[in-house]
Amino acid sequence: MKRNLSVILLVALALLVMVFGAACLRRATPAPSPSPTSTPTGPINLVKNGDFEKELDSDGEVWNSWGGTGTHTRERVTMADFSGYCLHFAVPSYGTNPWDVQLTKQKSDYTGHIFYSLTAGKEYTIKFKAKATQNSSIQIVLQDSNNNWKNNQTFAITTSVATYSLTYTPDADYYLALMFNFGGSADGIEFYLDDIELSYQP
Ligand SMILES: [Ca+2]
Repeated sequence: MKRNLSVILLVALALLVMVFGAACLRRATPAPSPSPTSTPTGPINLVKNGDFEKELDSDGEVWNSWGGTGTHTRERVTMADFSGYCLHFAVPSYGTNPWDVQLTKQKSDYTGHIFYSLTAGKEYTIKFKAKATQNSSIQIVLQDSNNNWKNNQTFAITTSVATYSLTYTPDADYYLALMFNFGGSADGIEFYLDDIELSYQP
């Protein structure tokens, strides 16, 4: 009887060692290293649907325009030299001043412009692709809610697609709208735009 008890104790001890050993082994297995967090390395573009791959009215924002004379043509089309869809924009008569015809992002209910939060001292890049049916120009303006211009530049646009860009470093924190001014263009000119960016390096 005593011997049987010893055998049982020995077996129990052996089992305990096996279980404990297995647990230790499991614990010793190196934990999988955490998967790398997706830290964005490229520039962050603040302009939603600047590539026109969605409907003009999407993400709670709409590409809108006004000014000049006649009905505005604002439509997504596909065209060689552009990636996917681009914006076809035309106004029968463009007025005189650059700001007479403007295109910008507004809230979907048209209650106001989309203002981008820009940080003082940070460099922002505005970039877009464009061409026109005749040589013309597009003025880019960054303006606040009181229509104060903080930055502007006019680009000569040709009949060939090209990428245009400018950089801007705000001297203070601002909420700014990105305006495309077409006023003063010759009657009948049609514009094509794509890949609109207002971006910064995180
Ligand atoms: Ca596109």
